[in-house]
Formats: sequence, structure tokens, C-alpha cells
Amino acid sequence: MSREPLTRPIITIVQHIAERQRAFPEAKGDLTWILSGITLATRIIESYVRRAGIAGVLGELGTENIQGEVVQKLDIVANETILRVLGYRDIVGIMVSEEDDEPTIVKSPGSGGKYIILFDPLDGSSNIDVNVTIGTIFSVLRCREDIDESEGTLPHILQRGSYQVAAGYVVYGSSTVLVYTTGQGVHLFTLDPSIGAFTLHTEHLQMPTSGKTYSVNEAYYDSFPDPVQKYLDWTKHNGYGQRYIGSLVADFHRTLLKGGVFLYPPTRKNPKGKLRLLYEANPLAFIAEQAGGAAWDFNERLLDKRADALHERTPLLIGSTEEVEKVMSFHDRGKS
Ligand code: P6P
Repeated sequence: MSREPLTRPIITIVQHIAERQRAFPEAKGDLTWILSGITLATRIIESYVRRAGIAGVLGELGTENIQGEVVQKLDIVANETILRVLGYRDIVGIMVSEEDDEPTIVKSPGSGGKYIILFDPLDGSSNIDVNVTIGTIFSVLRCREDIDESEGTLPHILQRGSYQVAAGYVVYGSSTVLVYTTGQGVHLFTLDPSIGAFTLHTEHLQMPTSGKTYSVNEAYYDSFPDPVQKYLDWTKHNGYGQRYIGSLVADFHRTLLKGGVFLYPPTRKNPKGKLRLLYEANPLAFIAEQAGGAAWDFNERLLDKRADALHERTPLLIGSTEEVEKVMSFHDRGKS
């Protein structure tokens, strides 16, 4: 006589991807291999994040990165970890990191390097020393087949966000959670420390279509464009609450689960926005849309945006469709 299983089935990411790839016979397990590398790298990073003070990797390195930001020791630990772990996956061709001025060419597209991994190894790292949630963000592109070797690697990298084949993030919070998409919905995994594996928690996660929470650093109010100022004034009389952690992955993860809207508009200090297009905004926009949300740069759909430079910055408006539309309605009024 069959009986109900005593234990809940443990579904790891590799198993989850493999099961989905069965529906696509032409897929050769490439994404499984890449995502298994990302899960290994982020489990190593997580072990350092959880014991940073003990492992002596807290604090600043005393240098600045290409972004002109103070480099934290954990930034380098995370960056080295991802480069090492993914650099040995033979289908990886190019790696682009927020921490590195130039791309790392692991294997040229012409000699079998099929994929490009773009990542922010540790987003929000200025919050590490005060124990605020931080995260790793990644995006996966396929090298283009219509480009001659003589054109170099940049045309492979500067593809629109709509060409991503996978994207996700790991948020190192009260628990360690990995969220990913390969274009077949958004799936959420929680790291089970007792077995050292990310195990499936939620499949086909849907972002609420609305939510009365807006997330923005209002210290820059005076330098925001007029339509953004009008929207923020409007929220004060329409029952909205404000939440801002100052760590993009954490602010986005809350928006994904609870609904609402996150804004990083242009400012005087960052007239093109502060967040990076290729390895912060694009992966989160892919996830947002796959979960039924929306992502714009205040002018166009983010996944349609052309990147002209490796570390290009962009304004970011991302979240529940109704909330993004509400912000954009103030822009449209401004145009009429
Ligand atoms: P501000 C962290 O430094 C970061 O890159 C994102 O994680 C975060 O959303 C943003 O900057 C915060 O910027 O200007 O509000 O401190």
C-alpha cells in the first residue's frame, strides 16, 4: 500500500533546470552547467559573508574600482570566487564584472566560448560592515554568431537585455535566497545550510500587480526630474509607505515579493542614473517582466535599451505594473 512520503522532496537548482531543459531537446545542459557554477560560487561567497568579521575580510581594501567606489575586501573575495569557479566551465567565453575595468576572456567565442556571464559580485557592499542585506546579481548572454572575430568581444557583450538567456540574484539576508529565470518564469530557492544546497521554495513566482510601497532615496529629491518630484508629492497624499534599504538586491527582492515600485532616477550627481545597465538593471528587469512586473529607464522599456559601454549606468524604474505605470503617467503629463 503506497503512503504519503514522510519528507518534502528536495529539488535543487540543477535538478530544476534539468527538468525544464527536457522540454527543449536542443538545450545541451549548458545553462544547467552555468547555473550550477553560480550556485557553487554564491555558496562560497555566502560562507565568507556570514563570517566576514571572523575571516578578516571586513572593511575597505583601500582602493577604488572603475566606478570610483571604495572597494570592500568582500567585493574582491566575491569577484575572485566567481571568476575562479565559472572560469573553469568550458562553455564560458567572456566574464564581465563590476569590479574589473575590462572583460575577462576565458575562451574566445570562435574557440568554443559560447556564453557571457555578467555580474555584480557583491551589490550593496558598503552595507557589509553594518550587517545590512547584500547580494550577487548575474546575467547570462549567448555569444553572437553573426560577428567576425576581428570585431572583438564588445559587440558580443553590448547586447540588449531582451537577449539574456538567464538572469538572477542571490540575496544574503536573514536566509540566503537565490532567484533565477531562463525565460520560463521566475523561481525561488532557499539555501539549506544543513545540506549546503539551494532547494526549491517557489515556482513561477508572480509579482503583485500593485503595492503601496515606493522605494527611493528621497535625499536626492531636489535633483530629481520634475515628473518624479510630482509623483513623490502625490504618494504623500495617497496612502503610500516608503521603504529604502540602500541595497538594490534587497529593495528589489522586497518589491518582487510584496509589490510596489523601486526608483533610481537621474540626479545631478548621476545624470545617467547610478545603477549599471548590463549587470544590475538588465538581470533584474528580466526577472521583473518574467514575474509579471515592468522595468523602464523612465523613457523606454529597459530590456530594449542599447548599451554603448561596458559599465554604462542607467536610471531604473522597476516593480509592479500598475505602480510603474503610475510613475510613467507623471512623465506623460509632463509631455502633454
Ligand atoms: P544611494 C549600493 O551602493 C548601490 O549600488 C545599490 O545597491 C543601491 O540600490 C544604491 O547603490 C544606493 O545608492 O545613492 O541611495 O546610496
